[in-house]
Amino acid sequence: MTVPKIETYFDEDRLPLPFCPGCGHTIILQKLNEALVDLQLDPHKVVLVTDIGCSGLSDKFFTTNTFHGLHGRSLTYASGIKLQNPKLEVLVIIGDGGCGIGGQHLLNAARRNIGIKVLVFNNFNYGMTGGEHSVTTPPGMRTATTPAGQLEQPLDICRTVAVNGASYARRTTTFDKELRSHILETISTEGFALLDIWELCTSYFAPRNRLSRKQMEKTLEELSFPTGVIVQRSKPEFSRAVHQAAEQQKGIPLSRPVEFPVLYEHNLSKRKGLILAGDAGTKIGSAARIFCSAGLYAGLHTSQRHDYPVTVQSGFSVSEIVLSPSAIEHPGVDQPAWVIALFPAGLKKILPIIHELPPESTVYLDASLPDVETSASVFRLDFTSAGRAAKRRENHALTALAAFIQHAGLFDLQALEDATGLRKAFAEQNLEAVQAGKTLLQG
Ligand SMILES: Cc1ncc(C[n+]2csc(CCOP(=O)(O)OP(=O)(O)O)c2C)c(N)n1
Ligand code: SF4
Ligand SMILES: [Mg+2]
Repeated sequence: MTVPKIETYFDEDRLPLPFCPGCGHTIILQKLNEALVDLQLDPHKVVLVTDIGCSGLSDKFFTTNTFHGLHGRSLTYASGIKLQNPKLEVLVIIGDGGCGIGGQHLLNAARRNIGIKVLVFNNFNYGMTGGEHSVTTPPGMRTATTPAGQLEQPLDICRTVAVNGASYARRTTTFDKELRSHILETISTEGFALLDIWELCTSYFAPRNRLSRKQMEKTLEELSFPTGVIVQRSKPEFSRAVHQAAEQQKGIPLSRPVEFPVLYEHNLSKRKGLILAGDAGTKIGSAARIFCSAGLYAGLHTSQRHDYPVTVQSGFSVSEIVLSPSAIEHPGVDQPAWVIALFPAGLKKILPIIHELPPESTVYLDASLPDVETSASVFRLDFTSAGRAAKRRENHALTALAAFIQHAGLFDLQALEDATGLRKAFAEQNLEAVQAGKTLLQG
């Protein structure tokens, strides 16, 4: 069977691209798309990791896997993804701001020569936040934070990664007719590869400095920053080397998937989402994990995404769970079929979602929580008192999940009881909590 040619890696439903008219980011993304079309990579095997900034808005326009995180940290996420699975093509989109904030990550990724491919959207300023100076702002140039002209020496990103061990570094501009083939070459490099692309921020940097193509070329010359290949060499790639070393040392690969035998049947005909919301310290995340394991025992595919504020020990704790009879391509829950809200901070966090729920969704609310405005069916269950019977506050979530499994008729509760045995240290208390949920529904 011949595989049909992929004509675009853009998600056409999400276009057009959101950048200001003339912004260099648009040109780079168009050329990246063309390079991907040339390469015909399987979108499932590509991960596009974006940094923060206008450039960081790029990921959602592509049909590949994507990952978006904190400013300056894209290189660490990308390194982690590549280390876990060296077969993935991991691409990073990072601004000059991200290269400054994540400077030491840049050094370490180059030093390791990890096979991630980095496209630097270098517009010499923080576009998204109003055009402040960055580590690449050339001397004398004006930004919101250097109104009289930049006094610092700009970072030479290419030579920095080159001297620290990168396999490949090239400097170019969005005016380069060969941009597409340079992106292609960057992606096709085995080790750490970086393409520093100089471009225009047409809202801030370009008007403030009358930056044009000509002016950009003059700046390159004045700084003695050459364009073209800065380094290109063949060296061992880090993620493969790590896996090989681990196998030699222990005779086992680094990642060993845990097998879950299918012991029970389930009653789910299509993918559905559940949101479990509570407060910090109420073990929402670990209860959700046990629940997902139970789903696996029942032959379902499951995924869990967890969210909590930076404060960790205070505020909300919310798990998004997907249950599906078929493979889960995207782990997010846009519109949950079920919501379980147990504690006030969790409820507050997910109230906007509850307000938008359709009538076919169900909300399970702890008896102590206030009424909610929603078109969904609402069930009041005294989860927390039942959990108290199990003596451990943090087990309320498991109690609630046990009651929910029965109420929704998802699968045999025995699957959840089995899953409590996976963490030996708390197996007994967790089993008690599940059994409290059983009584809750019967009583
Ligand atoms: C740690 C951290 N510091 C500051 C910010 C605020 N912030 C958001 S976008 C941005 C600038 C992004 O500039 P750049 O990386 O060059 O991307 P551009 O917008 O130019 O594409 C900053 C400083 C942040 N999100 N995180
Ligand atoms: S502010 Fe600058 S970097 Fe951001 S989209 Fe507009 S032109 Fe592009
Ligand atoms: Mg920038």
